[in-house]
Amino acid sequence: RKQRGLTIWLTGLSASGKSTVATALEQHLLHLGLAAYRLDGDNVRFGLCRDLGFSEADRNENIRRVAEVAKLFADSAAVAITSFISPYRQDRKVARELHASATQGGGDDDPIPFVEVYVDVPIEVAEQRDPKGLYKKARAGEIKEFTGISAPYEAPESPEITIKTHESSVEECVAQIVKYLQDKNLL
Ligand code: GGZ
Repeated sequence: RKQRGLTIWLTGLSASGKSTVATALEQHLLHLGLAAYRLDGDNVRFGLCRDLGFSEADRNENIRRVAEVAKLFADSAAVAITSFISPYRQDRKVARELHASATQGGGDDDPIPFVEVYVDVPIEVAEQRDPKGLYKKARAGEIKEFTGISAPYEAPESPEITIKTHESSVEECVAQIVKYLQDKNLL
């Protein structure tokens, strides 16, 4: 049968560990021989979404475009791994619904699996990490509309998976995601 892809959608605060986990997960899947591709700010916000900033409207559009691209990768049988803050519940719902109504090609019209992973760390932890000094700048008012400080983060209410990078190692977080995918027959 046609190899099916899926989208693994990570959401969480800046410095929650999304990119670290996404990178390790991508490596793990590649070692299993699967086509995995990671979408994140570093390869999207400088190209496809270079016209967008961090206003609510721009984030809505950023996430809409990312969801469309993830769907295309997943439709090509790849595992698309997205790591964006994606702070708005409604935007994540739109991304999910886009996959639910997608066709995989090859004559069947099964939805493309969409797995939401909440990278759940307290803001205190993220702010303590502050690897790029962005929280410090946000506190000083040098960055406006910074998620968790001066812009909202709407935590998922029923994500498929919740990982806590302050309580588990990166390897444990990856193992948790992989186990979920295997249990659901998605790998
Ligand atoms: C949040 C910001 C902001 C503001 C710049 N708010 O930790 P980082 O640096 O590397 O990841 C953050 C990234 C967020 O981009 P996303 O595309 O994931 O955001 S969204 O899903 O909301 O569209 C952070 C940096 O960009 N950054 N300004 N104001 N994060």
